[in-house]
Amino acid sequence: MSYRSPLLLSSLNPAAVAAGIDIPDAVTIDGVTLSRSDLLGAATSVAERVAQARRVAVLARPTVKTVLAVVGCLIAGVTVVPVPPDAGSAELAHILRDSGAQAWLGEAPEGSELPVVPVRAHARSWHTYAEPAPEAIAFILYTSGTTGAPKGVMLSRRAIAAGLDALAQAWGWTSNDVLVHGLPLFHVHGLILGVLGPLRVGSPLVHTGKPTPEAYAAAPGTMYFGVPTVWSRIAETPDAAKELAKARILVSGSAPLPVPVFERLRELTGQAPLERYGMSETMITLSTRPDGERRPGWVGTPVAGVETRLVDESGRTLPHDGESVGGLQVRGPMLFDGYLNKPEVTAENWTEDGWFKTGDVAVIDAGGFHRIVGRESVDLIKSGGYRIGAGEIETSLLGHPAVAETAVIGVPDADLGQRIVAYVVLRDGADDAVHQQLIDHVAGELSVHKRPREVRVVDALPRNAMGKVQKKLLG
Ligand code: MCA
Ligand code: AMP
Repeated sequence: MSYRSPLLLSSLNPAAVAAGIDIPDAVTIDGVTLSRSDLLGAATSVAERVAQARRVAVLARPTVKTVLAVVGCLIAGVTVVPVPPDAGSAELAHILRDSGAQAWLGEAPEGSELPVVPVRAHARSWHTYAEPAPEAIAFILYTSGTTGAPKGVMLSRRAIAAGLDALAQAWGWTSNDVLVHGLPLFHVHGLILGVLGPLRVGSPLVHTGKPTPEAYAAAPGTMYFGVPTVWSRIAETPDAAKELAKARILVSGSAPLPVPVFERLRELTGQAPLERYGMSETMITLSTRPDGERRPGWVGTPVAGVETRLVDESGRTLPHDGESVGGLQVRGPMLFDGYLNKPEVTAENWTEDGWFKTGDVAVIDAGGFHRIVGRESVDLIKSGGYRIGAGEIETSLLGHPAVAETAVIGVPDADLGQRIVAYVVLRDGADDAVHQQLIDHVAGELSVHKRPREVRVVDALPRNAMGKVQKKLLG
């Protein structure tokens, strides 16, 4: 299989392209198609323009230009900092400052002062570059913690190769597959699995622009990726769901797939979704298998090279008996190299004997099947598959002149999994329009997908004797 190639993007093999062996539809995004030769030629020309840089920011809209920017950097060995295209002022400033990105590659957001290196989709170069070292950091991906601004997860080329190979093996993913998805290109799911996966395995990618049920139904493929919100919308659109019956696998991840959605998809498509679990820090560590059991509510067994264990609050390991609930710890070759500029936070998240503390709470049965029960902290919210920290939203809201105090929680939501709700105590004189103003304030400072869906004005927040907000009493 192609995944043993020494190239990170095995399918973009210059020798195959020079020999005229093309993949005509290597990448299609929102109706624009690049062949393998287009992709290699245009991305190498990006590499030539960016090769002197160390680290660049890419405004990761779902376009072929974003793919060319990312692939160009991977060819040249330049670290990519993918930036959410809807990033607001505070989030953008933080990502640029913390990452030390030297330029924008491709489009720059309005008002940014960094230099811009253009991406030209029609330029071609056939220069060949030596493969960068496996330990080189390919990406710094920003992801939320319980408090503070998002942290930069450093992912090496070696980790990405190991993570993708483990998935290819677990899922029987080969160049005969066609992957379809419409996920954002600034996270592990849409970008690493969803773009680099096809380029490593050599399977064409169809990115639908937006992940609507209609767009998925219209795109013929063998593998479909979605977050649970995407699957639940498909399950509510039977005509679209039925179009997916011919797929080889329907893969769900990034958040818990509700059991009724699992069942409804099975009913409509004739096949049970394949669930897998991972994190930005670890890539995908657990999965069910195409030829194995798929149990609603469970995320399967470790992929190649991964070990897991459950640990209780006193640090004791717990039995794999299907009942004992503990903190999930993982180790394996696809784990990240630490949080950028945060060695102490990195250290806090690892045990002395080398296991990464996921922050998720799980059970493992005697057969090695895992069920994710929840998260250790109520302050990490998963909404639409996005990881969002309550702390970053609270900080943003406290910066609004109308807000005296606030507490942000995730409440169960049939569409989004969790919905962000902000409880606020207002300063005197706030008017009725304040709900929408606060939502827009967070959307404009952080990002649209981090905005509270609801603002609840209260006279006071419930606090304990120490003055700490009792979030469990909200919601
Ligand atoms: C509404 N809009 C606003 C505002 N209100 N814009 C500005 N200010 C406001 N106040 C507009 C937006 O511009 C947008 O418009 C529209 O509302 C919809 O936005 P939204 O409601 O956020 O979208 P949605 O339809 O609810 O999105 C659902 C979704 C999305 C498509 C499922 O949540 C999504 O793409 N999730 C994927 C997350 C993901 O990939 N996570 C992976 C993390 P318009 O639409 O016109 O632009 S990686 C990971 O977790 C690990 C590794 C793993 O396991 O995979
Ligand atoms: P992120 O940093 O966006 O990569 O989010 C990672 C988190 O998403 C994990 O720590 C889990 O809480 C959650 N997650 C990912 N996949 C699943 C899944 N299949 N089931 C339940 N939770 C998941």
